[in-house]
Amino acid sequence: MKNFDTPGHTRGSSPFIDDLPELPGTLHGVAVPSPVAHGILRDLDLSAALVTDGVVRVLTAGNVPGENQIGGIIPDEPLLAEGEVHFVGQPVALVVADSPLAARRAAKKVRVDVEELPPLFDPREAAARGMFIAPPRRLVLGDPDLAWPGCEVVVEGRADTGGQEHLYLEMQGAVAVPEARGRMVVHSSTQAPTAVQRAVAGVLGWAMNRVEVNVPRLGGAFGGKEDQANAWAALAALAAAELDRPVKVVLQRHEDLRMTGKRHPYSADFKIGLSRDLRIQAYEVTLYQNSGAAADLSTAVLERSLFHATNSYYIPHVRVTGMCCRTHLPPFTAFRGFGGPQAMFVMEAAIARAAEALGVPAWRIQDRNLLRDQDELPCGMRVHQSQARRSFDEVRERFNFEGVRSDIDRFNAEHRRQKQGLSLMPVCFGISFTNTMLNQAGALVHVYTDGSASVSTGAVEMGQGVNTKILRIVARTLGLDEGCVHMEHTNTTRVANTSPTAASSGADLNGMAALLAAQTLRERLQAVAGELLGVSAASVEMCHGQVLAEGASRELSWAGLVETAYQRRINLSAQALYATPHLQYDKQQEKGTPFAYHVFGTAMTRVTVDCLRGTYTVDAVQAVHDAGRSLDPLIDRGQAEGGIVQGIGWMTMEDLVYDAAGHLRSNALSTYKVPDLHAVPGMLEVAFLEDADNPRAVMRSKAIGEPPFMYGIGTYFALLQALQAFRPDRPAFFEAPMTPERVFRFLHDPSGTDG
Ligand code: LUZ
Ligand code: MOS
Repeated sequence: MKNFDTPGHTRGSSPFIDDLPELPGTLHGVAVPSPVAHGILRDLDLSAALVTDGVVRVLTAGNVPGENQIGGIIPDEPLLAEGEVHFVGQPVALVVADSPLAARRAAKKVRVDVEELPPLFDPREAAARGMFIAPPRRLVLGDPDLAWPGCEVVVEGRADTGGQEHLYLEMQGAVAVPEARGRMVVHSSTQAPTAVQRAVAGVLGWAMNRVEVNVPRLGGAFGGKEDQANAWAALAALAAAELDRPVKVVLQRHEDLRMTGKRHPYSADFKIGLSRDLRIQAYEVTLYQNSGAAADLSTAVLERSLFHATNSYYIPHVRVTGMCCRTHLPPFTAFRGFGGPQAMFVMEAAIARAAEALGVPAWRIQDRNLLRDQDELPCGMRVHQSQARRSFDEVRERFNFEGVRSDIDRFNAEHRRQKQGLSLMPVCFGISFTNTMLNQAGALVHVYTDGSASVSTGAVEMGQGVNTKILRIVARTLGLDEGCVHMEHTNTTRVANTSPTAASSGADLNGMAALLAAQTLRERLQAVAGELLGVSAASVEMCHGQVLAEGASRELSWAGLVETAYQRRINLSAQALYATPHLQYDKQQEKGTPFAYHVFGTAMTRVTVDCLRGTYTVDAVQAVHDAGRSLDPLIDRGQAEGGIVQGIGWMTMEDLVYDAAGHLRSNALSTYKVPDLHAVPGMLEVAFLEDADNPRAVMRSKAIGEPPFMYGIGTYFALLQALQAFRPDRPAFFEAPMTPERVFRFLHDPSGTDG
């Protein structure tokens, strides 16, 4: 089954926020950005902007009727700056005009008078000054201090990863439409319709029941619209309420790049100790998260980092400390993997450092320490049905690891200027929101009198195919052909109190809610059919729109059954809530069961470096991945391939550059490089584990969105190996992204890298 959105997307006919037909009288809002990273907001001179052609109004913090606050977890983020500014690009005012062009012209004429204060961009410096978003957190398993003396080797090091721009194809945006009786309908490009509803209601000072949020589909999100869609929707609604006209706020690429948050950069210190037989005995890591100027989702991101600090390995003695460090950069936010990749990179760096010290290949250490069933993780959870061993062994066998290794040894011996490298990257990723409360979803299924069905859930379709999966689940449950089921837009009046479509759990949670609602309808209809046919309800089945009783076809169609049920005044609508069972976490003890299950897999990566130029190619990424019983292998393959390429981008070429004043210099696609078709590995293969199972998610499937992203980390370590084949005299460095510039410095700079 193909993703049913594909025909519309490929023909360009799927409407996104900016394509919605404009209502008469629609106005356009453009935010005025703070020109400096930190300072006291002295004055806003709006006079020139106000007399610009087409300008209707300029709104500032003083115009906010409700709370000038959009912080979701911690209320530390004003919608419009008030008193102080905290990052370059922070919205200080909203210009509203009759065209986007007029609004942008006028926005440039707003004079923002700021008394500058010294800005801070480095998370370690912020930590040294105690600039934390929230108190530091620590997870402990065993006691590393008791374990160090017994280790054969103990090594330490530092590892850094950069941020990452989401680069969703569709920019952030929203249209707010005021309705009669004090209602507001907001069409938003958001992963979190309820978060938008709450933010809009809060800013307007209204009850949530007067705000309807509608989400047709998103042109990508990757976490960038989990929290950061709120501001633009709230700004549109603020202006729409003030002026009683529809108001559209849609960012341009340049604005989106500069003003919105990205993946958190992390800096980390690690210490790892191993015994002679290569077992990791102890691991200690301190994570400095660069949170940016406001909390946004940073505390949740840090929590996921803590939970993934040991990746796919069992380590008996662990101490993980994490800090959300406040700096003067745009608040960093959710991005595929959500803190997991940052922590897992450090773990792999520690293994690479240990391998170097012991003179063994890293994969031998990985191999020795893979998670087994019942192993305890630092968060206290025990691993269930680990596929770490299986995926690690299968990837080596299926893709001829030993053969490739000797090929590479030969290649490196024969080539002076080109060197190749090979890595294995096991991944273990926990599925569930770490915030237990969020692991719930609602669904509403209607069957109409002609027998067709419509499904609403809290899931947001952003290209990942969640609606195609849910459609399939409902069609199977009702015994209908897929063409008889329609997926509705996500809307807060149909399904309320939605969790964001995030944490890879969109299909797990909403699919299960839809399944429960469809089961309720099926049971009601089975009862009617049983009566009609004089058989027990339990013996009634429905398949391809036909009704079967005791295994045999009857003269009763699904549509006929529905018609009869309607005549008998049976409820043909069902609502359901799914809440993942058995989750709990105690933040005081830092122990619990935060995840429903884990996704496992291993990727093998082969690269070639041109050691004269510092350039490189990723020749092959081949993975064995655990998708459970995939709901849709084609969609899951797409997610895995996309995730891998995005992960490679993060690890190699995507380099966020800020100048000393906190301006983003890599603020266009000419200076911020993302993987294009040429950067995709020459060979990209994802094999799913056969006969994989998962009793803990809908139809025994597994979540797919985020885990494959982390296979990209393998590219860094394959590159490192190739570099050290050229410069065996130089120790490994752990500073991603591994841009060609960094490669070149490692190979040729007399003083080594800057890391
Ligand atoms: N969002 C969130 C997420 O609020 N909590 C999570 O645990 C999470 N994990 C991954 C991606 N988004
Ligand atoms: Mo996400 S990083 O699952 O919004």
